[in-house]
Amino acid sequence: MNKIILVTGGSGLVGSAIKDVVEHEGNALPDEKWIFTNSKEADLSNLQDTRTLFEKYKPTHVIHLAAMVGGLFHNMNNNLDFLRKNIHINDNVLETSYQFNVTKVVSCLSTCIFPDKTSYPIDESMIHNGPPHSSNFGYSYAKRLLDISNRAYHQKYEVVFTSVVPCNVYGPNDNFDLQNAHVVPALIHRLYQAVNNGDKKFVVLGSGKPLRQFIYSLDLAKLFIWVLRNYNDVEPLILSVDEKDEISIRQLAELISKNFNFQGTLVYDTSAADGQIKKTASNKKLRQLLPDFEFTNMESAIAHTVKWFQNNHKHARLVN
Ligand code: NAP
Ligand code: GFB
Repeated sequence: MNKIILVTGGSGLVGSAIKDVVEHEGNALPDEKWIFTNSKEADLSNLQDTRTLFEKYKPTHVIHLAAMVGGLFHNMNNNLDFLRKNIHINDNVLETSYQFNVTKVVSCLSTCIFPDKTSYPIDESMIHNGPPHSSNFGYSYAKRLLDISNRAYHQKYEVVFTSVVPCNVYGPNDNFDLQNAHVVPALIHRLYQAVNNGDKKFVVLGSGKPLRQFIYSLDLAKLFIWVLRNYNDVEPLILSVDEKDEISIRQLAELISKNFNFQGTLVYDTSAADGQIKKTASNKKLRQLLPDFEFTNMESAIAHTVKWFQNNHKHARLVN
């Protein structure tokens, strides 16, 4: 049977990486038709728009990426919007997928939604074991409800609605907005400006002490495609680099600064929030399923992303 795979959020960081891997590396199978959508085509927080999109494409499979997404500071200032917008989008996409007899939906959670007070490494069984960090509780509860919804749909209709849980993602075509972006694109954009301005000092927000695992978007894209084709368990699957690849924000800032050959001094603004001090995730379940998967070396992936921004900054996405 031919598959029609609808990728919601297809114009974003993760969606465009999947599009790259599928279209530019010839990874689409003969029976697969891939469709990548964005909010201009359909506002998925609106049920009628969602139904119209599904009527147009009649998908058999959905990779559901569309969401209100942002970095620490965007979340801290907009928890209510992150909660409501994402609840509406997620409920519309799952209910419409069921109504249109979609065979499988793979949605997207995040390692930042796990309990703030927890043991480490976190694993898939721990999502609901306590409140998330206060900085992004709105986004976190909306994402946790996605997992709850998947279980409810599976219980009632035995549909394959599942989810993956990426760690922090970075790569080409990210959101580089200075206020709302995640740390990697924000540091790239700000260091690009600092070098152009000949600044002698560069301010990294926070203490630089928090630890993060970062996955390159093109690696995540390959894992997403594998999950769509092979993973049929309603339980979420963490898609993260190894625990040993966790780095501090300071190490990240130094790595990006080296890529710009920035000659000035990095200073740390400890009056700015650090957010979660760590969210170390185990990728044991993934490794058991895909023991031979190789993640791109972070130095080369960061170098590629910096180069992409230098070549594309004029039309890089700045989502306010
Ligand atoms: P992104 O670059 O901000 O892209 C968001 C995508 O969602 C865009 O295609 C956007 O369309 C679409 N979208 C937003 N609101 C919409 C609406 N109301 N209706 C229809 N489409 C809408 O985000 P991303 O980083 O690719 O994130 C993709 C998924 O990965 C999200 O579910 C996110 O929660 C998850 N995730 C991201 C990270 C990370 O570090 N980036 C980490 C873990 C999980 P427009 O382009 O038209 O605005
Ligand atoms: O990617 P990020 O914004 O979000 O990283 P989280 C925030 C960390 O980077 C904090 C430091 O420790 C910040 O102090 N940082 C340093 C900066 N300079 C900057 C900068 O210029 N911009 C930003 N944004 N941070 C998010 C969640 O947490 O993780 C989201 O809030 C989402 O919901 C995302 O899930 C994956 O990693 O802290």
